[in-house]
Amino acid sequence: MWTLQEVEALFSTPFNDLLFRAQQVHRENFDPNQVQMSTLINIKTGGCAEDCSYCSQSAHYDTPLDREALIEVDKVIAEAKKAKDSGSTRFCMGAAWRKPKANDLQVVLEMIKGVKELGMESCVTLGMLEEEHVALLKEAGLDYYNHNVDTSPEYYDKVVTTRTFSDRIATINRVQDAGIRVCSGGILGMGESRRDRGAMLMELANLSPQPQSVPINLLVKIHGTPLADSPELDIFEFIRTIAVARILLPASYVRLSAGREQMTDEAQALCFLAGANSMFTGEKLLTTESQGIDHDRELFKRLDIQAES
Ligand code: SAM
Ligand code: DTB
Ligand code: SF4
Repeated sequence: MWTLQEVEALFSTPFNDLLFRAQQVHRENFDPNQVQMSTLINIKTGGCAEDCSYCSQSAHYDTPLDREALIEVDKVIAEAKKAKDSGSTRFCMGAAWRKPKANDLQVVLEMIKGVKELGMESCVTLGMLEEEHVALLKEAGLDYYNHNVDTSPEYYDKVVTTRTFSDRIATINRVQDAGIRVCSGGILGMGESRRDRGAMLMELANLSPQPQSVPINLLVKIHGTPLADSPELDIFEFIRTIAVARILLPASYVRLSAGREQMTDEAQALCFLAGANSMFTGEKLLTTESQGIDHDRELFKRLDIQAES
């Protein structure tokens, strides 16, 4: 079990020492020149009942986004095929729900089965789950469930008020108990302190088992949301957080997630050096633009990075 004091000491390590240590841990557990690629699709857009202050899809804020109903299974499978052809090994389907309704979940189960038939790993993120939901997802062959803790327990109610940090952990525990792998991480740059960043990583590291996949997002500022004008996070603090995540979660895939669009190639290269070994490819994340596959390929070529197959 990690203590907050230990985690804070890691954050205070001189930058070069921290990156060196993270790279050592990385090499003990992974091929340092391989990065896994996942592709996202938003299967249901906007109108969400939750009030997450960062999100373009919350019904509580007036954001530049049109609502869309649950999309068709065939469309999802066609996009998954495209992603596979571009080198992606996992297809992640996101829905702007507080929790899934029974009839909607049936459609999502078909999507999961279709993605599996393509030989890709499947991941969904559908909000809070009850036991009956996780049982159905497991039966359909779901590989990963994404449910981010997003920030520290202490900062959580500054960002979301319609649910609690413990609600998040309860869903994660249900997913783990059903034998589905967990993808859980958070967002940086929401005005949180370094202590919050450390406490968030400590919570993830002290889960048993540790989440197999840990997305670290840099806030994408969405016009109309309460966090639209958040102060810029120093990119070196972001990279430091990736390094601490690598040390605390040695065998987990640490994913460089939202925010790459705003990062330089050099910053992304330092994230890989700090231990990030997964990312989202494709033209879009859920509702915002991504860097695009051509740029990603060029970056991999310049850094001699191979896409994990
Ligand atoms: N409704 C589900 C939920 O909240 O778990 C699934 C979809 S939600 C959009 C998935 C994750 O995307 C959030 O937990 C958050 O970490 C991330 N996210 C959403 N908006 C973001 C933004 N503007 N910048 C960075 N990450 C964001
Ligand atoms: C995660 O941690 N980040 C992804 C995925 N899991 C679902 C979503 C990022 C969303 C960024 C803002 C948007 O495109 O709406
Ligand atoms: Fe809804 Fe998820 Fe966005 Fe929160 S992050 S408003 S739960 S879609």
